[in-house]
Amino acid sequence: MPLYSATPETSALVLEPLPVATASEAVADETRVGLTSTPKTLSPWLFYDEAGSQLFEQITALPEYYLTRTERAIFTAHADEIVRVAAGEPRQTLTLIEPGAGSAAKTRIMLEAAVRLQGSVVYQPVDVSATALESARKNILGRVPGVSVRCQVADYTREPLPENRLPNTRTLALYIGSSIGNFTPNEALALLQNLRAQLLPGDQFLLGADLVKDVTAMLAAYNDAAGVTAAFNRNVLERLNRELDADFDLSAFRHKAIWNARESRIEMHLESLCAQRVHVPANSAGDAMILTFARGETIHTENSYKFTPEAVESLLSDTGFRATHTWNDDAKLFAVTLASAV
Ligand code: AVJ
Repeated sequence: MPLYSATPETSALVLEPLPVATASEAVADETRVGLTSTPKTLSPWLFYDEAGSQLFEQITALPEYYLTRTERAIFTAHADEIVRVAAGEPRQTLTLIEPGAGSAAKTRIMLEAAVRLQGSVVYQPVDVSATALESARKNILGRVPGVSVRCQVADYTREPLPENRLPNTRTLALYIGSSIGNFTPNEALALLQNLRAQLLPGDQFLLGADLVKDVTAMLAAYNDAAGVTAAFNRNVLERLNRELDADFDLSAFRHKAIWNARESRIEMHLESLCAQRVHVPANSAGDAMILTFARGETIHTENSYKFTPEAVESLLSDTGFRATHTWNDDAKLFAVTLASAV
């Protein structure tokens, strides 16, 4: 018998939007710290304002950006098997938790498979962005019968995940979309350790990671012919102009993507095309700043780590998990790995 009735009315929705002041203060803080360090950096979370989130959606449909469609194809082909293996023998009822859920577009495939297996499923998306949770809820509720959604606004990199486990259920935590690729190896370890600390032995973890491959293919995914990734990268400067009243001249910076073989990552940068100064007026984070850029100097805006199958396995075993199954596409572009909390 299903533990939850699956009507939308039963879905508790906890939405506590961050106070506006806090959100813009975070942008001001990040800008101050990142642009006064050497080399200059900006954190990738800054990409995802309204415009940036739309650009990212466009990226996921680009011919060169193989990640999203490949992971989706793996889910479509294997979701039933994934949830069956995750539920174990004898079968336990799965609750799906997703830190950093975003819009939950691909999660839907897993939820549908969970409903096929067990009749209904509880889905707990966790995200810092109330707006993202709102779209996760909209994407799932009403469209996927049998799912009840319980949203939680939290910074999953720091705060614990919701703890309201039902008896005789097993958690399946999802961390998909190669989100793990944005973290340095040490940050990734800390992140998965934090996640593991909130699970019980036998709980399951599904990790989606982009694999190391032909450098040309990886570079093309971050430097598409239509220039959408360039627009996505430069949007971060537009955002600082919009939100902090900075005066970045967009035509004086170019998008640059490089493969850093030693670190096994694609890096995105914004390269200053000339010697120039940029002003950021006084704001909540402090006094006015005058930033100087040498010609050719870059702002490092993103790392996107690429994994070998061995690197995925050791990341998991170093954080209290044991990888039990891996699903790939035929070309081995992407890996979806199921691990058991030990
Ligand atoms: C959302 C972090 C998986 O690294 O591929 C896409 C973001 N950056 N194009 C990635 C991104 C440039 C994406 N992740």
